Amino acid sequence: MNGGDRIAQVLEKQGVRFLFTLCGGHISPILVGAKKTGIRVVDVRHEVDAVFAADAVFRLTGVPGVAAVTAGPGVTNTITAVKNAQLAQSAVVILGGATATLLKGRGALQDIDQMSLIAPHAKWSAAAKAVRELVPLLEQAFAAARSGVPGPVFLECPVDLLYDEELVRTWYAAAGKGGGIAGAATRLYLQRHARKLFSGADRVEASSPAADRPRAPEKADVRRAADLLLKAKKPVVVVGSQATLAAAEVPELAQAVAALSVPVYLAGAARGLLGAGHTLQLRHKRREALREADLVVLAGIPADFRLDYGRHIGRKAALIAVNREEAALRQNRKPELAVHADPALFLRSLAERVKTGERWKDWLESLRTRDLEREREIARQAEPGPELINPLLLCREIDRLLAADSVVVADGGDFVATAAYTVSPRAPLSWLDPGVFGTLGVGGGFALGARLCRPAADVWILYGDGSVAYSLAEFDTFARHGIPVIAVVGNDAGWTQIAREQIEILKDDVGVVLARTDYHKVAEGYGGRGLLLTRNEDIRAVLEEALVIARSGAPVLVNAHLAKTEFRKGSISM
Ligand SMILES: Cc1ncc(C[n+]2csc(CCOP(=O)(O)OP(=O)(O)O)c2C)c(N)n1
Ligand SMILES: [Mg+2]
Repeated sequence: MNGGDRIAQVLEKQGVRFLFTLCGGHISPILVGAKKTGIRVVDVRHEVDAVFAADAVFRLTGVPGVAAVTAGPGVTNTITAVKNAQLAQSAVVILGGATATLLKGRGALQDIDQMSLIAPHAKWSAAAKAVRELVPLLEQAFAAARSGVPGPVFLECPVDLLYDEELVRTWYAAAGKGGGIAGAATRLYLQRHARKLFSGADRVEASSPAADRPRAPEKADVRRAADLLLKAKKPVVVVGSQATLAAAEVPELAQAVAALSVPVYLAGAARGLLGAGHTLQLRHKRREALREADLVVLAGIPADFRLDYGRHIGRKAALIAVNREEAALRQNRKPELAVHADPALFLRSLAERVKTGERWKDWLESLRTRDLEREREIARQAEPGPELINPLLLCREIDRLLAADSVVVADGGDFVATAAYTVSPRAPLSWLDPGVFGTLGVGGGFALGARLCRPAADVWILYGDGSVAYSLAEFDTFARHGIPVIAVVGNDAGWTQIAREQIEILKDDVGVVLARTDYHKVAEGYGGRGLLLTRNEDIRAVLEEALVIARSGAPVLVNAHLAKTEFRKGSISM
């Protein structure tokens, strides 16, 4: 058994089903070892997408996603996705290749200080120095990634720990061929080094991980929260991504939120928690609702830019902040009650403790009326115009075609923000967006991970024409690996979210203009199918055709030429 096989054993014990990679000589034994144990090895076209895919796997399953990347540029190419996973609190395990232990710092190919590069962005990182360390270090890596506030972890695996001992010893023998006393001394040193590398390796076996329980709330905190809630006349709950970290227990969370009967906004990964169209769920005018509320519960979302640094919440309102991360509890605004615990467990305990019934019926009614007004306003703007595609109409048609288990991946600016208002995920854990890092380019990797986890579901990627080019090459991966996603590109020939403000304020469109590029033809070049959509009256037929293609097993890209719209005017996030 070589080091690659030992790593594969740990992956298997940890319940890993997919290994995302882009090959390199430094990591070959990991890929071969994984394949031997029945793990599906999926080779992508950019390392960043391997990590995005792994991130999606964690979000949808609760099992850390895994990527293996080669030394040097393989590792540096992952950084954006590693940082994205850190900020999204997503558990990703990255196995990084590295030069041989003996050659470190001696000018070997692709040998850089990977540890200091990755450490600021990872929750945990380590470099293995002997084969016997691979199993325990990798088990530590998984535990660190999953526990508490999840995050990305990195294990550096030098190449001489991965191949068979016999082969590595021949490398060392070849390196120590000099004559005389110096030659003999070198040989002795090398033999000793090799012995140290391999000694004790067989004594460690991979074991199954202990179930890790997230931190539960203190009883006193739940009691206090219940008191505050029962006193409130206008409560609002905001559920954020952190609440869905325990993917397997999301149905219990959904039940608890429904049982609480408090008007609720669902953000990030929590979108879709209550299905589409639940009476408690509000989708629009969150700022107004928070300003009017007398009690706000932030469950798994800090008072950051999304809530205007807490300023969206009325000054007199009581705030209950619940978060696995202690620092997030008091960010920008001091709460009445700070609960350092898993937000899902908190909401479940709270729902068990209080029976609220219909006490906030009128309040909910007033919020719903405003919500419906906004819906009607959007519907009015979704009228087909005389030319090109109305993005609102397109998004509403996509929404109409979503199945109960469809997954939506959001990767872009204005077009995707429009979709966020008009496309309703039908179930928990069926909406993937980058999270607070606001990273363009997550689409291909996220969709890859999502479709592998949900092989029977339609997986939609909603792209801007700017964002699509970051991961369009993954159409090659989709085609080779039989991953039939449906990508819809809102093609407005520009980086519109940026263009809007830049042109208005600075009166210059430098750097923000794109061409109406034939992205559908690019998808075809990579082995997928492509459809062009330019007329409003064709939206339904073209989307339905795309669905038929995807359901027959081929990835497909719809290049939708958008008309100009004022829908997003004035919205900017900084
Ligand atoms: C990696 C990365 N680079 C740049 C940005 C800045 N940015 C935010 S939105 C946006 C425009 C996106 O354009 P497109 O995908 O075409 O969507 P549109 O706004 O045109 O609908 C840009 C460049 C970013 N968020 N992430
Ligand atoms: Mg665009």
